[in-house]
Amino acid sequence: MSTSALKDSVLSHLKYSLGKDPEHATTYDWRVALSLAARDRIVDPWFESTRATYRADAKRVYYLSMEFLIGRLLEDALVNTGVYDDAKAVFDDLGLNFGEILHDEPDAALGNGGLGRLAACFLESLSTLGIPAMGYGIRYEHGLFRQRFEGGRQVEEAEDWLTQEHVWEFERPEAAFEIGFGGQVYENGGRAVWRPQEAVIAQAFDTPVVGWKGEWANTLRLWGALPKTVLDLQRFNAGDYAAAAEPEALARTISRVLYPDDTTEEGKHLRLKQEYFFTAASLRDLIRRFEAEHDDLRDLPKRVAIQLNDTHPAIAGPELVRILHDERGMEFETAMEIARGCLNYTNHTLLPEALERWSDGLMGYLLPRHLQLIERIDTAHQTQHPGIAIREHGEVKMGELSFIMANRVNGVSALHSDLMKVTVFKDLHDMHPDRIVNQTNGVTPRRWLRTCNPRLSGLITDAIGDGWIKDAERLSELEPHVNDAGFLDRFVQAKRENKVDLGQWIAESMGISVDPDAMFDVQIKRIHEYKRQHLNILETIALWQEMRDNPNGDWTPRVKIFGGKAAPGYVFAKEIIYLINSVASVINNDPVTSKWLKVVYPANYNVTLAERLIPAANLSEQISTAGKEASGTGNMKFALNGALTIGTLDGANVEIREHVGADNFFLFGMTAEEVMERRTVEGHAWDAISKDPRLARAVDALRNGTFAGGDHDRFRGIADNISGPDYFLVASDFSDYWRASREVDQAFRDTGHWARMAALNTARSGWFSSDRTIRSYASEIWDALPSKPLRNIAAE
Ligand code: 26V
Repeated sequence: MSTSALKDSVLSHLKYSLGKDPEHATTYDWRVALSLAARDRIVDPWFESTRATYRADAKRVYYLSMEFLIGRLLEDALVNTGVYDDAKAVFDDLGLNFGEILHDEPDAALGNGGLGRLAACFLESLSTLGIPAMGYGIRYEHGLFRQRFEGGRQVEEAEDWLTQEHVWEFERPEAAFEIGFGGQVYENGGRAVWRPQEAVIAQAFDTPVVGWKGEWANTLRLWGALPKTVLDLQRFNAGDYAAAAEPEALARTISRVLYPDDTTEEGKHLRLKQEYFFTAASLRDLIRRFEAEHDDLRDLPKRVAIQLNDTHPAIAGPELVRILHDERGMEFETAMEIARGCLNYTNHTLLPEALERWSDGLMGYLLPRHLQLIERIDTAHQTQHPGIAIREHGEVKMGELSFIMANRVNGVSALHSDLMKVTVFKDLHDMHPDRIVNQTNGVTPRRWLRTCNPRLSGLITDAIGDGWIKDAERLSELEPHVNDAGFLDRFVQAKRENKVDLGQWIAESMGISVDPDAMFDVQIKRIHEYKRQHLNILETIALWQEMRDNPNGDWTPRVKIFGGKAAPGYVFAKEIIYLINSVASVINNDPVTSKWLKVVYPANYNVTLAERLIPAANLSEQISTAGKEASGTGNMKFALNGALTIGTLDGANVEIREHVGADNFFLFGMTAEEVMERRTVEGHAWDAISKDPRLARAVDALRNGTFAGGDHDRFRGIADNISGPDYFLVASDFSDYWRASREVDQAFRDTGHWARMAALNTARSGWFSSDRTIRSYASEIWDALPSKPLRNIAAE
């Protein structure tokens, strides 16, 4: 496609789809016109992908996920379809600011963090690999809350991405299912019949997901909840207007808002409704598609692989059994076998508080037939494998239910999968030793290198060609170049320019000036005690204190950058945010240290901000308590973009270190085993503090009001925790973290050596592509083959 054809298409959409004259078009209008022009180019490969799948009668993969953290779509679509440069030329020609147009798009935050972003990377890889697949989720009206800081404290505001038209989606009024809740179960001729008390309509909205070079496109199908009857006319006519609109309001709450808590399961009625709503709609949809081409449901496992992204869609097990047994009259055992043949379950956390359990009471109230079937599934399993129950203390354990209903169960890093086998799923693993498999996470190199870091990706392509974009392991071809001074200079230059850009953004948006030659040290992720942002800020305090003690010292300049949201109800995490902001305002205004140390915490961390920060990072903070971070995926994005990691042996850090080499990774801290042992030492925190005067002084600063305008109580909670129970072992890991951080300082001063290490991180991180992960799921779990690439629209 030529630039002029693209221009015609944009202008035509501006005129005929938006009804705007170029003279009066706003940034929004131009952005929508460009998006529609880009979308047009995806539709043909999308249709062809579907046709090819039908023709080949190929096995389909269904990825059921409560969250898809897709972020902005325009830039990715332009890059993947090969028209980015043309689009830029069109807008340059029109005299419009292309960057501004791209940044006008709202960031679709239909997820909390790692789990949701992983789902988005997987969809892109499934399309790039040409595997027939569909993502199923919820079309939340409000994604993850927007974060503001008020006096340093987090304030949440509703997110409203859907107030603007979502240009990428196609509404599908014909793809709609009635989803029931509550009511009773009757017996009719020996068969159970569930008569729900209330029902809503699940209606599909489709977004095409295009892969690299536009060769293949899959669908993200999100369900919106609609009322069965829009208006209760009788009530309306009787003058009761509020009551008349009630059914609509009730139905719509189901897809109204994403739950923002990713650690504690609060047993919310509405959350269980959301889970059943999207799971049931998705199953009905895929069965309908199956039956359009096949007539024997016993063949379902040959044609369909369903991946449950955590336990949120775990009700899929009982629901599938209910459909096959109750509605289609299959034997219970056969129904079980078929369901198990289709279903697979991914576990994303071992934190006990995040493992879903639903009370029998709530389950029986909302899904009475499912509770009966869960009992039966439990009994059947216990008959074959005595000794383990999926129900306990009046609750259904959704992890255990998912495990016994799954063909394969996987963890998301080698360490995590190993830990699953000896902790939460020990008994089940002993009974089913072949069921747990590991699938180490990955990230898409299209978004997380090619698109977000054009300078570095341009340099890479100049050196080794662009094959790495589709085959990231070819980044290893960079290895010989790390000994070439010219290449390393350009590598350093690209990083520096990214830092200058970020510095400008920080200056403009926060009024803080940072030195682009300082080390940019970044920790971005949800705020959790186990991720230990408080360890990082404590080390910052200790460093600041030493700088003040020794103002003539030769310090390595650092900019400590934080980003992340806390769940609204997570009090401790919110105190950590308050502490970081309070420390920032003291340190950033200290004339003695300000040439060496800055603390920057931009509000509202999201996918777009990650795309800005990661390319500019020198150091990646991956400092969770060993054994707690299932994998991490940010850690992979940093390594790919040439940042060095300071990290513990946790999650995928272990594998990153193996790949990039121990010399190119700053390791510190206890291992998962040592962590368990250390916890049994009485007074471990106190012991650690008494042995490290630096730590003692930093903790003291939390208690003496240094960062609280003299208020001794403000951060007492954090101080007491670190010196008391300290479950996450901040105190015990502090000294080693300090040591590693000073090693980082030293290493950073040797700019040539640092550049080499950074370039080696890029060259050796290709394995962490989500293409590798998806290939592995396809062969080890789904038994699904990539279909042949159809056409390369980028070359046309
Ligand atoms: C749990 C809950 C429970 C209560 C309601 C809302 C909610 C939402 C999400 C979750 C799951 C949190 C688990 C999670 O995000 N795990 C992360 O998964 C990443 C992808 O595998 C992995 O890289 C991170 O290490 C892991 O923390």
